[in-house]
Amino acid sequence: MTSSSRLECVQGDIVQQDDMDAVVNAANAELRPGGGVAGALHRAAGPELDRACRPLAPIAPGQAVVTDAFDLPNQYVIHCLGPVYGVDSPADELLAACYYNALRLGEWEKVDSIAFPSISTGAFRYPVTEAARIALSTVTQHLPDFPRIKRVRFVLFDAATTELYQRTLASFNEA
Ligand code: AR6
Repeated sequence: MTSSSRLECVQGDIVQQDDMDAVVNAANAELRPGGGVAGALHRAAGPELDRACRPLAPIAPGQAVVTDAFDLPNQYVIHCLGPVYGVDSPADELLAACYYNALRLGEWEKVDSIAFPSISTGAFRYPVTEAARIALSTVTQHLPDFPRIKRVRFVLFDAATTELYQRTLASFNEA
């Protein structure tokens, strides 16, 4: 099975990925609810998620930790801290580390499927064209190392970001 046959980019909401074993949180260092993806996941998971996160915090940029998903329709939440663009450096390596470490944790937990949001491209202001290239190249490059993970889905919130991710993925497949 090739990396590209295991990878898709769709428009949607990260809290509604009923058919995925794990969802990834674009977390803050303290693993608190916050806004964006983190706020949505904590609201949908319920207060137990916040309680489960506390002993694991703080985390560093590029790091990933895993908890149960509580009231979400998934088994696990993998929390990643992306780089704040212009503050944490090297930003590209830290962003790539998020995706790599999330896949590594997923493989360790024996998950079959993982859904990612576009880490760092909201409140953390990472330019989305560059972030999409890093996200998709990291996952494409490393999926062969993680054979248990059969499906990876990027869940993008708006149509423009979805098209950008789809175009970026297609450009890799043409190369
Ligand atoms: N489903 C999918 N994508 C979403 C959703 C959703 N429900 N909500 C937002 N996005 P962000 P970051 C998109 O800000 O940049 C939080 O306050 C959004 O449009 O969630 O890593 C945390 O507490 C954007 O494209 O994550 C942290 O402090 C992308 O997801 C901080 O933001 C990421 O946006 C993390 O910032």
